[in-house]
Amino acid sequence: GLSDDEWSHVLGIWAKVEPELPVRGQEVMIRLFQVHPETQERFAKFKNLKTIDEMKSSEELKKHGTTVLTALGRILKLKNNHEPELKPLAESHATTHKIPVKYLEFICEIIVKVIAEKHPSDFGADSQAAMRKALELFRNDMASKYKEFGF
Ligand code: 89R
Repeated sequence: GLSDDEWSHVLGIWAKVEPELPVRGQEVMIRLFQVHPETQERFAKFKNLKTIDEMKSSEELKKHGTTVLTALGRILKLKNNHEPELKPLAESHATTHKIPVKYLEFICEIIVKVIAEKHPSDFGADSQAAMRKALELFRNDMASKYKEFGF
């Protein structure tokens, strides 16, 4: 797990991101689809969005970005005790959506980049390292749950 100090870095930057979750969620999803188009194919409801303008005008995409970042925030706030929150998420992503762990890595990397661009002065090297560690813990625990669900 992470130290108290690392968690305070993670939750400190997350508190800055939280008031703007819908717009950050939208940016994360659009960036994800641009950099890793194969991830867009996994969304029946988004795979028909062709241009960045179409993506930007989709209220549905903004709503989903908000859902994703809200769920991630809840997990981060549970610190090293995120297991109960992870289980249903691992089940849906392994069993129903069939999302490879590699894709989780893609989105986590984009989340770090988007936060770094928007909050350069609040997201220094220590905070970034702590956030990467928290997201790695999340992915590792998702990966072991995936195995339990046979994915
Ligand atoms: C959260 C990553 C990812 C991450 C959610 C997260 C409830 C594809 C997180 C559910 C939540 C919450 C939901 C809704 C959800 O048709 O409505 O468990 N995701 C739904 O179903 C990723 C990645 C991909 C991906 C999908 C698809 C749906 C869905 C498809 C159904 C959409 C629908 C990796 C890029 C936050 C914990 C391709 C992560 F942390 F990794 F960022 N999802 N999801 N998701 Fe999620």
